[in-house]
Amino acid sequence: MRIIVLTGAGVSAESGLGTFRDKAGTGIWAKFDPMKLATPEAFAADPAYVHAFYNARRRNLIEATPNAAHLALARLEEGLSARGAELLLVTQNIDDLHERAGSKRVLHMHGELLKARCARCGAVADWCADLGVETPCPACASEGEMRPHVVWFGEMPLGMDRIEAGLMSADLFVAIGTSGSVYPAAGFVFEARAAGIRTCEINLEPSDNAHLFDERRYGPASEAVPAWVA
Ligand code: BV8
Repeated sequence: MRIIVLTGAGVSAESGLGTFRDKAGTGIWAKFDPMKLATPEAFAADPAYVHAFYNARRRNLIEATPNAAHLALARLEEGLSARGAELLLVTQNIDDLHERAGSKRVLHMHGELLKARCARCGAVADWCADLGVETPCPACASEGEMRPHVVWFGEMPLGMDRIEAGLMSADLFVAIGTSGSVYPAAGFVFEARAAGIRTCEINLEPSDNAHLFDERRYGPASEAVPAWVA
């Protein structure tokens, strides 16, 4: 038995981390222009501004704690592996709350806020401090080349081969806390359906592609996910 779960910002909302788009229009991208913060061009144009945005989110994340949804998914992974079954947890989130809740196999397709990457040598380092335009690379010592290890718009998401393989061979695909508005993640449900895989959406409200899911459960993730895992 293999389950592939895709999580989005909604799974970390009750841990106090912002979501990006919501009906109330209070999401991060309602306050900040993603084209000025989450693209390589934006970083090249004003690295200090982009660093400040991610430094603030990094400081926020360090204060945050996993919620019942993260803990339930860690229990699910443990229960499945005890039965020789498998959970592939793919997250669009750049926080480490799944890991802190105990999940062992987490695939961060949009990168990780607590890692930094050198644009010159490609080295990726754990990073819980602020990044600045002069931050030296711990590997090649070049200055001003460190960037958040995050996938911006127009950049290739990470782990796509593993995700595509998982989508071909899973028994169930579950999307949790995602608006289904960013590709290629938003397209995974189409691929799961095409492969004849059962699909389930767990969200606060119907997502953009809710109609594509065989099963739909709504409510706050901290309630709906433990209820589904139980
Ligand atoms: C790429 C990291 C190609 C940075 C992010 C096809 C069609 C149209 C457009 C495209 C396409 N293909 C590519 C594109 C362009 C683009 C795209 O999809 N644009 C959108 C806006 C139309 N995609 C890309 O650029 C991607 N790259 O395709 O590269 C390529 C090919 C070859 C070579 C090179 C390149 C890269 C996309 C990744 C961008 N990075 N994040 C950062 O975090 O700062 S995206 C951003 O949105 C977020 O980070 C998040 O990861 C992502 C998805 O958002 P969600 O997680 O869904 O969050 P959202 O707020 O939207 O929704 C939250 C949901 O939770 C809501 O439904 C809400 O109701 C619910 N909720 C709220 N509270 C709760 C809750 N649910 C439960 N409980 C609660 N308490």
